[in-house]
Amino acid sequence: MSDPAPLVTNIFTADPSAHVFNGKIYVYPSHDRENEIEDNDEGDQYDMVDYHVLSMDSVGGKTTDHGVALKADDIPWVSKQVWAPDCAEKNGKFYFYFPARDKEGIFRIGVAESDKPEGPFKPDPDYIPGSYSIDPACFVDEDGQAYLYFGGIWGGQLQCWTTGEFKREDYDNREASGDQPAIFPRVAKMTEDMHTFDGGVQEVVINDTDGKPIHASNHDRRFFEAAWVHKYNGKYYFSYSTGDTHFLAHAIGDSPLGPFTYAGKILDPVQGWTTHHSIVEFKGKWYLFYHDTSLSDKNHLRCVKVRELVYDDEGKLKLAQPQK
Ligand code: FUB
Repeated sequence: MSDPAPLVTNIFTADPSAHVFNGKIYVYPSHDRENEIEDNDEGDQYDMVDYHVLSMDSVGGKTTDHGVALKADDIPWVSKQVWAPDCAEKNGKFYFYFPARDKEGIFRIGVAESDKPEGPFKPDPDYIPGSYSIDPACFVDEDGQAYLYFGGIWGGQLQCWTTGEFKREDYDNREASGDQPAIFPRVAKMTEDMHTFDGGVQEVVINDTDGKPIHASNHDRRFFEAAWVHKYNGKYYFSYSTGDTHFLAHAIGDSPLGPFTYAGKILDPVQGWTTHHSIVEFKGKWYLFYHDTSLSDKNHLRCVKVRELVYDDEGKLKLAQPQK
C-alpha cells in the first residue's frame, strides 16, 4: 500500500497512544517542536513543552486537534522534555500519564486528571512516587485493575536503574552484551484512584522463542522503549520498539505481568530514528498508530500515521497491507 498520510500537518506529532473513549478514537501524542539542538543519543533534540490531544470519529476521516491539554510550565516537578504520554479511563475520569525530566535531570512519570478525554488535564504536584524512566503506557484489564508499563534504555535512562536506585554513572554503560538477559521494561499495578503505584515495580520479562530471556546482544528483538499492552482472545500482547534496529515488535503472554514470548516484528524501519506506536480495536478492526519523519525529514519533527493490523492463525500480528 502507498504510505499513509499524516493524521495532522498543523503540528508535529509522535509517540501516538490511541484509545477508544465515548465511541471515538482519541490519540495522545508527543508534540514535537522546532529547535536547533543537534541529534544525540540522550535525545536532547526531543525538547517538547506541551501536549495536544487528537480525536477522530472514523479511521481515515477528519482528525480534530483539541489544542493544548497540558503544559510543562504548569507542572511543578518538571524541568524539561515532556515525552511520550498515554491516557486511561477509570470510573468516568481520564488519567494522563507522561514522562519528563525532574529538576535533577532524572526522567520520572507524572499523572494529570480530567473529566474529559481531551482535557485540559490537572497535574499532580509531584511525580508518581517510585516512578522512573520514560514511555508510560496504561492498560486497564477487564477486571478494572490498571497496570502502568514504562521504561526506555539509553536516553530514557532505564540502564541507570538496575539496582532500583538511580545510578547516573551507569548512563554510559548503556546495556550488556552477549547472552546476558536484556534490560527489561517495568510494570506497576495502579491504585484504585490511578494516582500511585499499588506495591512495587516489577520487571516485565520478554522471553525468546526458546523460552529463555531475550539476550542483550539481540538488538533485533530486545526491548528498547515504547511499551504498549493490549488484550486479544484472552491473551496479553506486549509490543515495543527495538530502538537502534528500528523495529516495532510484539510478544504474547498469559498474564499482564508477563512473562511474554517474542512473536515477531509488526513494522519494519520507517523514516527517522525513533519508532513508537499503539494498538487499538475500533469497530471490529485493529489499528497500529505509529510515527515517521516524512513531514520534515528531521528526527525530532515527526508525524503520526495509522495502518490496519490483522492476526494470523497463531494469533500473531501483522500489517493488513504489506509495508513498502
Ligand atoms: O518522543 C521522545 C522519545 O522518542 C519517546 O519517549 C521515545 O519513545 C521516542 O519515540
